[in-house]
Amino acid sequence: MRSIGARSQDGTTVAEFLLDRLDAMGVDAVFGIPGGNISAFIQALRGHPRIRFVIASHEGGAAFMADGYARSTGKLGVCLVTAGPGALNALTGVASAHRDQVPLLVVGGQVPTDRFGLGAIQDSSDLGVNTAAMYSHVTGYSTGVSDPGSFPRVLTQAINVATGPRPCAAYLAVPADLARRPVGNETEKVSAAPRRPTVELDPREARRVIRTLSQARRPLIFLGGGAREALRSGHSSFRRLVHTLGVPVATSLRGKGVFPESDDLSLGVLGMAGAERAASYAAAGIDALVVIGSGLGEWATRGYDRAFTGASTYFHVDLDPSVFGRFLEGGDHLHVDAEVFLRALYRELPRSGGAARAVPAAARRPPYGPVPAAGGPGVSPAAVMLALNDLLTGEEDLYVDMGNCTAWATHYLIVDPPTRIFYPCGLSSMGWSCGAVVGGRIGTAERAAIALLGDGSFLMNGNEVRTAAKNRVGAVFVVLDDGYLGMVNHGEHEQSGGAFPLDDDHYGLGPVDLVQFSRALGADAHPVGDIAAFREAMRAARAAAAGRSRPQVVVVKTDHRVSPPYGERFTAVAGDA
Ligand SMILES: Cc1ncc(C[n+]2csc(CCOP(=O)(O)OP(=O)(O)O)c2C)c(N)n1
Ligand SMILES: [Mg+2]
Repeated sequence: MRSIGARSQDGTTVAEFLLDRLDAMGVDAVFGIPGGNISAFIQALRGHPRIRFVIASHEGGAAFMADGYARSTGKLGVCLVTAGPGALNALTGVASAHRDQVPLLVVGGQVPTDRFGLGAIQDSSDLGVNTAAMYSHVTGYSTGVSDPGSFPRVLTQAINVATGPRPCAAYLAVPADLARRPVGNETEKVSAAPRRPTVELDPREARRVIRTLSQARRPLIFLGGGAREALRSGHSSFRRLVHTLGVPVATSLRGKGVFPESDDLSLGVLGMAGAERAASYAAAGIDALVVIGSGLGEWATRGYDRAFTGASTYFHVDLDPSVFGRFLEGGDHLHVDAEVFLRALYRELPRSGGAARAVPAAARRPPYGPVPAAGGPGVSPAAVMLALNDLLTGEEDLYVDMGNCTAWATHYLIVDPPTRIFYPCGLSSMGWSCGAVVGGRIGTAERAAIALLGDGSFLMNGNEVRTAAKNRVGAVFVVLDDGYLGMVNHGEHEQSGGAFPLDDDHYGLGPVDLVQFSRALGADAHPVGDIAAFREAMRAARAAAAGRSRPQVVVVKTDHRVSPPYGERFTAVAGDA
């Protein structure tokens, strides 16, 4: 075996080729867990001058980290896992990124080719547990590498699909013997990222959209996560557009905060657990709707509630044509990039003239409903969100998990850029934030990374606090410790008309000390019993996360009886999520 860190004498190997390609793309972290069948990659990573290998506690956590890294940086997230159990453990995290259109490359190990079908340990070929077949269902590209010469081509295809117009996950299973072999001169035939010629929107089309919005009585622009980049770069132009036309703006969960929620024309989130002012504006009828970058799935449509999107005219703008006609019938389907679409609108916007319309009454309503008080021991999670609002400075990324915290954050947080908020909407997997916040902070160390999650989710994937501690990652975990699998507890209570009590032990998590758990994993832990203590703990945690590069866990005792703001759709969510 050649010495560690040294490059092969016989030309670039498959493992080295992968790292060279990632390096050229600016990817500086790979997340995973080592194993014999990926040792060639691990050895090539050892001592790599620019790419660090972050060893997670569980491959699911590694995939969540790669997801958070990709969301925070806009780069490709990369996950390196061994054959068999390594690839299988990562499956949920990869599916989660895939469903949320996060670009992710998974390189999975595979037993040496001469052992396929011989009962080899972890055989993941089509004669074993066939990981490429499994991954074909949770990625846009999945294959086993069958010869080293084809690796550059296959890798390029996988990256192009993952980072293409509809970002997604991609999986490559690489047999251990092939990973050490030279790729030969095939590399010359492989071009890097494809050019994507911009498809411009016809100016007449742009004028039609503007005319429709300005003539409508009750127009609405609805932004999904697909509008995030377009608004980041063109934030002030978008604000001028909506203020000139006087059009209220609502977002999906994924789009929360891409337009400032404190703006006069913001209605907040229109969707499950969203703002009451958005729901009432929509319920009173929308006559012109422009949807930008949203697939209008279950979260965005409050469980396919037709009342809120009964517009007579609408335009649906997306790069993914599969979303057209999925929920709304008819309308104009504009298959263009959100940024291109908006730029065309800005160009056609009349230069003079103030707001054509006063800010609608709905937009002047308070951003959230009544703030429920705690009845027993523990604080109200709503009050925690309001305190968090006061602490947001614009320098943070929030990673919100699945559970009641999803609704608390969606309903009560007011997010203004440059603060960003991310959710695992598509798969709605518990535990996502535990990895995502670590990967996010590694990718973007200059911003605070804060996970918001329940105690059940923390118990599921909180072992990644150890990964953060080991790698000196100052991520902040805010754990709502209600002692229950709260979302299910409340959902079943509602569904049963109150017959299933909130207080019995059925969904209780048992006595568990999350402060001790966090400290045992290497974090600073901050137990919190009231809102004043929460504010103090958050200040201390943020300072220590930045200054000491240590994970911080703020454990907030919450009252498990306070009902989350899922509204009338709660029972449907609880049934599915
Ligand atoms: C991996 C996974 N398993 C199960 C579920 C179903 N589920 C959704 S929320 C929830 C309870 C979450 O409990 P916790 O993290 O404590 O948050 P809480 O609702 O109590 O605030 C469960 C079991 C899920 N979404 N994902
Ligand atoms: Mg809980």
